[in-house]
Amino acid sequence: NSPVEWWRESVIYQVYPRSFLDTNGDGVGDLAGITSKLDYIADLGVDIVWISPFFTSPMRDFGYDVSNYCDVDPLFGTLADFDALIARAHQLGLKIMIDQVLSHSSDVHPWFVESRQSRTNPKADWYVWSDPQPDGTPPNNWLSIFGGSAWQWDSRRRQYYLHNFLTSQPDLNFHQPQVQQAHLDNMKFWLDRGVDGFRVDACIFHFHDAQLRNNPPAKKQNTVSVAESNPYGLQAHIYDNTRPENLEFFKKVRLLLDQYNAVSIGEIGSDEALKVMAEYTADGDKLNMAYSFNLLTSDNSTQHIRAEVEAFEQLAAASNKAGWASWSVGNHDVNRVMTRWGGANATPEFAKVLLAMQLSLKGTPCLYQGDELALTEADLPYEALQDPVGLTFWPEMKGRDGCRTPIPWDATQANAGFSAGKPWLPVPAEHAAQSVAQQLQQPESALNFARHFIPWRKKIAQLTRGDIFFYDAPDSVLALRRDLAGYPSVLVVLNLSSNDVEFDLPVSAEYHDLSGHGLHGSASGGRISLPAYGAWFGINNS
Ligand code: TEU
Ligand code: CA
Repeated sequence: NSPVEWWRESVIYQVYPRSFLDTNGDGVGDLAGITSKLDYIADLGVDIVWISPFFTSPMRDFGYDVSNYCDVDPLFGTLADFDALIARAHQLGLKIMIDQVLSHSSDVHPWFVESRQSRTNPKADWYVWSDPQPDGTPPNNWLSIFGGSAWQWDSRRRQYYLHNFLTSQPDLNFHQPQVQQAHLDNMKFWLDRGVDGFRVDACIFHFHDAQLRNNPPAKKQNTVSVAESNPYGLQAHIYDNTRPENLEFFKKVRLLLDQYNAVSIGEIGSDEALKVMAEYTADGDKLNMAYSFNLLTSDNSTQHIRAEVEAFEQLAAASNKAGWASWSVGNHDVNRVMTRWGGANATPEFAKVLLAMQLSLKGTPCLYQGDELALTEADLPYEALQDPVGLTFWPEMKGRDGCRTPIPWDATQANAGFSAGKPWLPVPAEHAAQSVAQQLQQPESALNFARHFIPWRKKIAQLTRGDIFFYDAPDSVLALRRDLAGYPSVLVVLNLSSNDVEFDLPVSAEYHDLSGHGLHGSASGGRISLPAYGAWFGINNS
């Protein structure tokens, strides 16, 4: 009986550094800001802090375009600042997970600058280059997620290069073993500095079909394109991503990580995400965890949540027991869940039940900064937009700025305490009213609930480690049981709507109120009563 791996029992909290806390008044959050707020994060009771990219970058995609994998961008600080951050985090018992954007680099990365010089230089095949078709058009029909062809003409080399995202994010050629090795060396650099894990960006895009075959049309329009009007959704992406060679690369990553007791979580933006998640986390020798966009971009539907979790568990069981999901409902790429799922009238009570939901599913929850404050999606005018995706698809898709606005720390200070200068994105007036300082004063606030609930859940082994089983329940309700050998079963009933609900569950009177979580609801025998956004937790002590 091997001990449970620590990461399966952990809660991840994502920090988007630009918007966390600015300490030097330039309007952009920085590493020193994160360090100064690590106590705040530790007080939430989370275990792992995932920090979005802070590496040297021209910031065309706000850091997801790296020009030096082993240094800190001056905007965010220095390597010494990062060392201080790690040291403080470890003092507080927090693990630090950093982003690894391996699939592509920035076009100003020295690798790409060299690669584009000629067809014969030492890094000539470090990126994906191809001649045009005889009529001058791109080599095949692959498309960029961020719009247009995935191929960009380079007049210097007189060839096209591949980019799955922005034209300034050329795709690295993982078929070249030196590219893989360079990444592994850079990962080792950070592991030696003390990081505890990596979030692997857009990792299904590492490999492409070496023959550059055309993608076939999709059987039905898929949901992975950022906007409905983006023809990306009309193709089945079988040749431009998720190639089998990726599994071998992840095995190399795992061998390295295991030496440091460090872990990985992969971002799976695929139409067959659950299948890929199960495959990439199977056998305990590739990724540790993986997440999809399936709950990040969907509407509020308990049926959908249930279907996702059940389908993943089935797929993981079919491969083996090691497969492990991470469930998230918010991150820096999607509309804030309060608005997306709660609509205009959702109250902070909704944030509470959502947190309870995330922490009741089987898998490692990943929380996004500000969701603990019940922040809503910011409705920014076109003039305030920064995200290239919003600027491309406006107004159909307003981009990702609305979830990236600064954290409101204290409503009594300028810019709600985020920055003494002009913030890179405005602090919405309605967010200032939900500042950290203010919520700490309110016993019933969403923040105080999070600070209470996350540590509470951690003590209940069934909720961190148990198997999951769903009951049929009314539409807005999620009813599930967590079973762990040697422990009494725990029943969780969550109302994700603003209506009261009352219904019968086919469970007997042996379930008793499991108190201490801070949500409202009651049960008598199998009769469950939940107010708006209420929840009931029961335990079978018979
Ligand atoms: O996202 C990859 C990805 O799949 C997203 O493009 C996603 O489809 C979209 O944002 C949904 O709205 C990662 C990063 O999380 C994102 O911030 C980067 O822009 C992207 O990679 C390129 O590095
Ligand atoms: Ca700053």
